[in-house]
Amino acid sequence: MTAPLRIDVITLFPGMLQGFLEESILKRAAQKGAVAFNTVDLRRFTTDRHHTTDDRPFGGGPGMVMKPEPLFKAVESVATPEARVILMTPQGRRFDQAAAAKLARQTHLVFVCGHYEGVDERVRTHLATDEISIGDYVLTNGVLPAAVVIDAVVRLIPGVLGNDSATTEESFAAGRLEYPQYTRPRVCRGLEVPEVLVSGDHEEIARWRQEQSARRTQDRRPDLLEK
Ligand code: 4H7
Repeated sequence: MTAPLRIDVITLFPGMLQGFLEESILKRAAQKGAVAFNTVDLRRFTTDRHHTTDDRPFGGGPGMVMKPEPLFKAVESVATPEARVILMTPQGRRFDQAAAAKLARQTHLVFVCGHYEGVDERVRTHLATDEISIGDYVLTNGVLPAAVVIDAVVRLIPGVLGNDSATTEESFAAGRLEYPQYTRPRVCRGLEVPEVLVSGDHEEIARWRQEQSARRTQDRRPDLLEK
């Protein structure tokens, strides 16, 4: 395997992330050396007695803004020249599978998780190289968005999932919704599995799945077919 993808996460809530990184596939990915995680507690980069990370907005108004200096210092403590510094924000570019694939080809990702009413604009303009949103809704902080992006990216690193046919098929079918799946028993609560799937006719099964996948995409996500 090649060098691990380095992922640093800068946050006021390192504990929120730790549990997530220590579970299941992400943990195994780290053990395998596919990825190296590091969480950075932003408070370590404050200099005042109260470890202040936010302040009142210039110009007045409600809410608090994250101070730039601790964020600059925290990023500078981990960033390498090739690092992508990613600010998780509702104003960012909408995250999707293609964005995940691009990030999976990088060597170093540094996630900056905002909170309060947002971050000082200079963090956006002079620290972040990317701004990403996971969708059109507001969260109290950027930790869960960072976790979502990390999960989507790490599972794409070669060797993390094992290159079984499920991953191959998934990338093959990208841009389409998946076909319905069934497992045993053949009848559950009187509900039967479609006959074709137990027919043993593999050509027929492939055709049925393609058809289902196309119909589902048309009904539920016609926007995917336009892309
Ligand atoms: C940076 C700037 C991401 C981070 C502002 C982050 C949703 C997403 C945050 C904010 C996030 C997403 C602070 C803006 C709290 C809203 C009430 C953290 N929310 N926030 N304000 N969609 N929140 O990816």
